[in-house]
Amino acid sequence: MPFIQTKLEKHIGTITMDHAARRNALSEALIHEMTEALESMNEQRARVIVLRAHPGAKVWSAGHDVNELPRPGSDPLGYDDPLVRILRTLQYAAIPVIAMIGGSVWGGACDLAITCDILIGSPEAQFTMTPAKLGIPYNASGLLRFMNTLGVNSAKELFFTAQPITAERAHQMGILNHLVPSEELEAFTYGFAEAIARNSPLSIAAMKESFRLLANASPLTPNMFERIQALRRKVYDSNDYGEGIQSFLEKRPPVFRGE
Ligand code: LCV
Repeated sequence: MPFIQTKLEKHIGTITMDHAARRNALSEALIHEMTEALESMNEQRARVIVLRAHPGAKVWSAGHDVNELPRPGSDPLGYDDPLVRILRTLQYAAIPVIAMIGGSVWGGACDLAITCDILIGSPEAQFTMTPAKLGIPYNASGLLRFMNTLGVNSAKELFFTAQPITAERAHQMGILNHLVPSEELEAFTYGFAEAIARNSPLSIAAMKESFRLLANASPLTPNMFERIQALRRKVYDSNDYGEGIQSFLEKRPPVFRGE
């Protein structure tokens, strides 16, 4: 696997994102390998998984591979998008996943991180939620995840400002479970993983799935869902969405006209 490295020792699996040249951008290829790694560890009866970037990475993940975003007129985060698929795989996995974060996290990678069950970061961890910078209407399941994790107002701050959130602020907001010195990050994370691996996998699997069901128990009527989709379609049909993508590819600031 060129983009993912894996290791399994004493029921503790490690999935390492290892595509430095693209700052671990969540391309379809990298996500395919990550999905295979999750499935393999489940078959090998791992009890907990650590998801991390390659050692020394300043960027944990640069988020969705922007080159793979559809052009205006198609939903950029639809149900079958690779990023959306891996987020579901993580949520449905019976094994708890710990995100070990020692670098910057961008866009959809923030969603990947908070979809993990526990987040442990060093002071180098930083979270930037980018859809508004790219003219993208984030999807309902993602917005709900951020609301459940951070609370509505903090989630709005992340999405509306598209500004970096420091590790300390992320810890205050409830994004990070623990903020530890860089030199202790690995030992602390694996000590945490060992504590989970000693517990009943059946009990943990049942509680993880129960947490997922309860977290998504918000009553969303078909009419509410259709309204959200109509709001999103107006955005991903807009010139602003095309401008957001084009400006990224041309490495220049976007100029949004609100149309
Ligand atoms: C493709 C990339 C990427 C990338 N895709 O290195 O959440 S949503 O809705 O917004 C969702 C749609 C989403 O997740 O969108 C993506 C949001 N991500 C970002 O906006 C982060 C974009 N990347 C950056 O700002 C920088 O790359 C960071 C700050 C992450 C790292 O900067 P650094 O100077 O270390 P480069 O920018 O030079 O990137 C190295 C190579 O990785 C590519 C980038 O185009 C460059 O490729 P080339 O060497 O071919 O020029 N790359 C980085 N991020 N998300 N490709």
